[in-house]
Formats: sequence, C-alpha cells, structure tokens
Amino acid sequence: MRRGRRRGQIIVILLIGAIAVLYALDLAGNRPGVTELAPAEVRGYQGEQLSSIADFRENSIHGPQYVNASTYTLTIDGQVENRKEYSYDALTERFPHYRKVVTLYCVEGWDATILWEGVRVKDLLLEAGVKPGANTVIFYAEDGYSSSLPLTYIEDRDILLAYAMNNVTLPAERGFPFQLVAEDRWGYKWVKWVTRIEVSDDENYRGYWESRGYVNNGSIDRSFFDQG
Ligand SMILES: Nc1nc2c(c(=O)[nH]1)N[C@H]1C(S)=C(S)[C@@H](COP(=O)(O)O)O[C@H]1N2
Ligand SMILES: [Mo]
Repeated sequence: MRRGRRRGQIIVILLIGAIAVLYALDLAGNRPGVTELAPAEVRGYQGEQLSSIADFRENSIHGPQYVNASTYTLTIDGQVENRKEYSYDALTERFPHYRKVVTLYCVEGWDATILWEGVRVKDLLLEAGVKPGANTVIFYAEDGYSSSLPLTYIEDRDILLAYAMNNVTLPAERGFPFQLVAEDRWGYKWVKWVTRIEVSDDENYRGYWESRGYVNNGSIDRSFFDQG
C-alpha cells in the first residue's frame, strides 16, 4: 500500500519533470510566429534533393550580423502612400506564409538549393501602397549592404522575404531575420539581414556590388560580364 503510493508520487514527479523539459525546449527552439516549423532541417521536399543550410560560404562584406528579433524593425518607405514599420512578430504573423524550393547561385561558382519559407514582398508593398511611377525596389541591410530589383519582377514572381530555410529559422550567418529570395538572379541580389525596403523610381540605382562593377540586372541566364 505504502509502496504503491510512493510509486505513484514518483510517476507524478517524473511526468511534471518531463513536461517542464519539453516546455523549456519549445521556448528555446521556437520564435513567435514560426512555431509550426519542425525543429530539424529537411533535406528533401516533394522529391527534390535539398542542400544543407551548412552548404554556404560566408563571405558577406562585414561578416555575419547578429540582429535582435525583439528590437528589429523593417521599414518600408520611398514612393509609397504610407510609410510602414513592422516588428519581427508582425511580419511573420500578419502576412500569409509561402514556401518554394529555389537555388541560390553565387558568381564565385557555388550554389545551394533550399526550401525557403517567407512572406511575399508584394503583400508588404500592397499595405504600404505603391505610388504611380515607381519601378524599382531597393533592399537595405544591417551591414550597410544594398541591392535593387525591378518592381514588376518582385510582383510577378511572388518574390519572398524568407525567415526560414529547410524548415529552420534562418541562422544569423544566413541572414536572420530575413533574406530576400531573388530567384533567377545572382546571389548578390539575395540581400540578407534586410532592414529597409525602399520603393523608388530610380531604375539605375546600383547596390553594393553593382556600384563596384557587377551587372545591375543580375539575371543568371545572362553573361555575368555582359554589362547591363
Ligand atoms: N546584407 C548582405 N547580404 C548579402 C551579402 C552581403 O555581403 N551582405 N552578400 C550577397 C552575396 S554576394 C551572396 S552570394 C549571398 C550569399 O548568401 P550566404 O552568405 O548566405 O551564403 O548573400 C548576398 N547577400
Ligand atoms: Mo555572391
């Protein structure tokens, strides 16, 4: 009788302990708004083989940036009706989530195929209201980097601002909190650590590498050395 009660107490204590551990793991592993994501990286998606989030070369202009999600804001300004500022939670919770498998090609000769998950830039622009005459979207980053893309490309191709890759929240090295998934454009268009999106009417804006001689269009189906 006494032994039965003791065993019962031990089982209750073990159960409470297990629940506490699971709760702590969940708090540590998940950020608000991405709690539906599995904790482990996926390496295949709908029959496609994926690269690993470790298969990247880190050669950003000033090394990895460590952005604090709780103080982070994304500003949307320029040729818009309403300038907007979003917190990390607002961005990941308010806008619909999309996933797609896209390959990043760096001009240095490596590539990585990843299942990206994010929000559509055009959904953000819709809320800000793009003014007539705008034709360019400029992405600025925490490290001072920038690059631009045509507005029609951003809208027609459903270009994503990704917060996760292979079902894992972007690591700092890969651009946390957001990297642009500039499909069919060279890696230098894939701005990491995005902090500001400026809608512009300056088609000739040149970003960090573009102002140092990289092709402004950045299409991977064109010759990289073919200035344009
Ligand atoms: N903010 C920022 N974004 C950036 C860069 C950078 O230096 N700073 N480098 C670009 C280049 S040249 C490439 S190829 C890709 C590479 O992504 P990765 O560093 O995650 O491998 O990031 C792009 N985005
Ligand atoms: Mo690159």
